[in-house]
Formats: sequence, structure tokens, C-alpha cells
Amino acid sequence: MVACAARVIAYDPAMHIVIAHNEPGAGLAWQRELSRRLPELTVSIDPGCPDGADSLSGARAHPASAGLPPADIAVGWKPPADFFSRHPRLQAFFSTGAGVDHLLRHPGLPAALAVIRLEDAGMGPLMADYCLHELLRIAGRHDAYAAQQRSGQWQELPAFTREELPIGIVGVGVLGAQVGAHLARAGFTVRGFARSAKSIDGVEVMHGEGAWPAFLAASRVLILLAPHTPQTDNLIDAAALRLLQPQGWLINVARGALVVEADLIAALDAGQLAGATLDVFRREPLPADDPLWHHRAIRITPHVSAPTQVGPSAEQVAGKIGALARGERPSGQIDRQRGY
Ligand code: OXD
Repeated sequence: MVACAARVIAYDPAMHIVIAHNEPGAGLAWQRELSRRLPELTVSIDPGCPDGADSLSGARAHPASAGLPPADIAVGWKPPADFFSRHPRLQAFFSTGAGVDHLLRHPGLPAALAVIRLEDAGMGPLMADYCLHELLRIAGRHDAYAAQQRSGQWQELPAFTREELPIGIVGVGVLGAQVGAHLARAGFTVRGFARSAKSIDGVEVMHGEGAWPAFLAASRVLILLAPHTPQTDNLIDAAALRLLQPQGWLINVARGALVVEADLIAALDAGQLAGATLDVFRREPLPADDPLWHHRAIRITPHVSAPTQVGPSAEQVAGKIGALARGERPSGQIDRQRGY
């Protein structure tokens, strides 16, 4: 038997897992990796997704989705609009990413459906390296040197010391804690901001709304790693940016909607902020005419700070399906009220 939230479902070899992924190729990779780990279960790809048709014509001996009953468990990212109406008996939805905000906004998502996110699954070290790389670029003045190269200028600049770049991490969950500990090990002074008290090696965690202004004032480099919820929507606005130490930086690896873009650009143009690294945006892909593309103080990457590692992620999801089968509540289940 499988206990999922308050509900209990039968776990048997007739259980059907459906993959619903919006990116071509990803559905097939998930189908392959999950089938390998759960060979007794049927793993199909939703026909409304890019790989749906391929999975039907593929060499693997999977029953055609068209002939299958509605699924019991879904695994995916950005499912199609009619997905939940075609799978009315789903017991759990496993996100193939760390974030679930897009899923919680899906108009068809049943209110009682258990939503479970990935926890690290290989993303933590990638995210930590991405942030460390940006910090080393900042410390070593690499953006200034890139600008100098463009104008054929040869001029040595003083590097920033670790002490000159105190870091504040907004959101110290599974990924934020790893990033914080990694940066602390690299010699940076790291503070984290959380809703409630936490302990992370090498990181001073400040918590509660009252600590927010002091947390910002202690930070020169602000790294965003919080989920997008109604509480974090537009969190980083002109007032928040003003509280950072002068000539600071913003690194956003969380969600674009945490930042008021016009306020960010104004702070950069005024010289109050020295630069920003943005990996995530309100609209992705970032539209070609977005002014962020051409701002001299903004570095852009296309949501690649920690791509999902399908093998370790499928291992984790298969393990959690096993936990459900044992009647346990798997970790990573979203509190629908809180939004993460
Ligand atoms: C995300 C992810 O949630 O890529 O953004 O996992």
C-alpha cells in the first residue's frame, strides 16, 4: 500500500507512472532512467508532451500510452494545460526540478495532490560551483578586465579580498545551505537569511523579518536561492537594494520574479550596485528585446546554474516511490500553503 498525504493507494505492478516534461529529449531520458530502476512498473510519456510520440514508436517494449489507463504517479516539468484532467487519479506529482512554483500555478493542479520536489540530487555542488565561480570573477575584477580588453586597455586593478566581499544568501534550504558551506570553505564570510533558525557549518544564519534589514546591510554580494512564493515575489526592490553595502552585486539563481528588474537596472545605472549575474528571469527564454541582455553590468546565463542530473534524480524519485509503497511520507513534499 502507498500512503500519500492523507490518502492510501495500492502499489502493485499495474501502477502506471507518466512522464510529463516540456523539453524534447527530457521525457525519454526520464523514461529510460526510471524504467531501469522500477522495471516492474509501467513508465509512459504523456502524449501531450514533446517526447510522447517518440515513446510510442521507440524500440523499448513500453505499452503505448494511448492504451494505458490514467496514471497513478506523474513525474515532470511544466505539464500541458489539460494534463491533470487526463490523469484524474494521480496520487503524487514528482517535480523534476528543485522548484515547483510553475506547477503550483498550473490551473488544473488538484488541491489535494501531493507535490514532491527534487532535493539536491546532484544539483547542490553544481550550484555551489556556479556561485563560487561568479565570486572569483568579481574578486579578480574579471568584468573590468573584459571591458578593458574590448577597448585595448592594459591596466592592473586591485583585486577584492574575501573580507571586502561579505556574502548574504537569501534562502538556505537544501541548495542554499550547500552553497553557503561551499563559499565559507573557500574563505568568504557568509550569512544566510531564513524564516526560522538554522545551523549551517561556517554560515551565520539570521532569521525572521526583523533581521532582514541588518542581514542586507551586512551583505555586499547578495545571492538569491529562495523559492518563488507570494512572500518572495518582488522581494528585491529599490528599498532592499539600497540597504546592501555600496558597490554590491546581486547573483540570482532562484527565480526572476524575486527581483524588480526596473529597480535593479536603476541601482546599476546609479552606480549603487556594481553588477549582477542573472541565471533566471521572469520570462524564459529571456525575450530578444529585453534590455537586460545589453546592460554593461549584467552577466546572463540561460538557467543553467544547476541543471537536473537525470540519473541521480531518477534514483531519488524511484526511492521516494518506494517510500510511498512502504507507507512512508517521502521528504521534499511541498506544503501547499507555504508554496515550497
Ligand atoms: C529549478 C531547477 O527549479 O532547475 O529551477 O531545478
